[in-house]
Amino acid sequence: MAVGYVRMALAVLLQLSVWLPVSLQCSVSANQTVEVTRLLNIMVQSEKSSAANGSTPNPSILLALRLASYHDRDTERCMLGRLQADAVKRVEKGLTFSSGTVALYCLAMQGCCADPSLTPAPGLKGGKKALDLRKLLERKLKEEIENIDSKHVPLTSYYQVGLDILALCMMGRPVTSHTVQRLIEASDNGGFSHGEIYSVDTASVAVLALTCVRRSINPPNPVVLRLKIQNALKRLIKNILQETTSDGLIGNLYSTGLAMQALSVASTYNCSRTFQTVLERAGSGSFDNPMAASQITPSLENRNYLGLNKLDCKEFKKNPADSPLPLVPLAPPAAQQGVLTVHYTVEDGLRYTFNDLIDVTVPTGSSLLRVMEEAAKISPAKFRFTVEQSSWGPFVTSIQGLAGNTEERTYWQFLTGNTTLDQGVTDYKPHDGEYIVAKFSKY
Ligand code: B12
Repeated sequence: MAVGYVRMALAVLLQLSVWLPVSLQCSVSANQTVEVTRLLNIMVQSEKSSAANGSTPNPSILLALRLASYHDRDTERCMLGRLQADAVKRVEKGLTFSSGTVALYCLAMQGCCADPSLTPAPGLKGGKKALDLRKLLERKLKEEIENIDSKHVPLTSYYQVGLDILALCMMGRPVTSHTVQRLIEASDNGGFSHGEIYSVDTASVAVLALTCVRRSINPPNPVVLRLKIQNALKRLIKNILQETTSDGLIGNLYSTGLAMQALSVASTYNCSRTFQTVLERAGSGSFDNPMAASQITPSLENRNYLGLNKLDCKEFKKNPADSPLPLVPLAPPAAQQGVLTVHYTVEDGLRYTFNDLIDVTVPTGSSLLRVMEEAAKISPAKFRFTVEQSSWGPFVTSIQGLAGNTEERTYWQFLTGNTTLDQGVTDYKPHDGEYIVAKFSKY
């Protein structure tokens, strides 16, 4: 009899574990909390130094800090001010401000309970006192959709279109069914893939965006659209789950954070293996790039971007701060001894105009960037290159004078042997005897 009860209880528990949302199943144990806290410290430090040297603030970091359970409110408040000032500067001076960047700025501001449509703009032309970032985002998204309508690709990427829809929806703005339809079509017709690689990151942002839109459509309003979104979400979740690896990662290490957010809002999923692997890799420094930290920490704290406008505003404005962020000393990189040799090739993989190999010897622990710099020193004609700064670090824009181009969808892809690298050139540390290829490719 007792055995029967136990079996029944176990069966109920099993059923529940299939349907309980991810937040009830996953947690970071007490001794792993220090790892999450270390990542929060990395982000805070990077923002402090970016403020000190006048670089642009990173909205993804502010988003992550706002969603965390510990806070450095001075840094958060300072970041909000810097973001607002930077938005005004970009608009005033006509600087680059891609749709997805505007979306991230809007999301971060909302996380700080600041209305993006009333961004303080003391020096704005025409005597205006505020910049309406929400309107700007609506215009940017319209341009993305017009480009899809005419050229079948967005101006930037579907990742950014997803962010745009998410940010507008989170501000309570209606998103047209045409726009939603375009995102769904792209997800069904290979628009979320870069080359042969399915972008779990893009799919995950789309899930967050579509979930927000679906929640905002109240019956008896467009039932057809609701159903279309619901079905698209099912397909997206299936695609994301299909990318799960044996060690619990979803896509690769760096898409796993966003994927966990997507699965937590739209599905059920056993995440303990994923948590274990991510925390192990975090412990060995894989998320020390502040941008990588910003995309993983919300999931490690069972939070997601849809929870942004439920944050406590009184708490944000209060001084001094509650739940202050414990300081975790950040260890300097370990000193390395010795040298290693990397076989480095640069090739035009589209028109096959060149294919050049060089062996480069660098100190152990060097980044791929260092290898490229050495190669360029030895043979500038073949190995010279240019980079552009981005939120993830330097993005390689050209090698041997051949430059990637957004309109033609070309870029420099980096591989180890035949495998695409999952990090950029500053974060990736090649090992002795490794074959690294920089290949001019399409996405
Ligand atoms: C779209 C995209 C691309 C596009 C960018 C062009 C475009 N038209 O948008 C393409 C296909 C060219 C690309 C290339 C690469 N990417 Co990419 N990319 C993305 C994606 C899906 C969205 C980026 C975005 O739009 N963000 C929103 C906007 C508003 O923010 P942003 O900062 O302005 O975005 C710019 C930068 O992110 C930059 N960028 C894109 N990818 C990368 C990668 C690195 C290392 C750097 C420094 C910059 C950079 O391009 C964006 C548009 O201008 C992200 C996913 C993610 N989780 O962030 C991956 C992502 C950033 N990419 C990644 C990687 C690894 C690469 C490559 C190194 C792959 C490779 N082996 O060649 C290359 C970069 C090589 C180089 N030349 O330096 C990783 C980075 C992980 C890490 N720890 O560094 C991510 C997180 C995907 C993943 N899960 O693996 N990418």
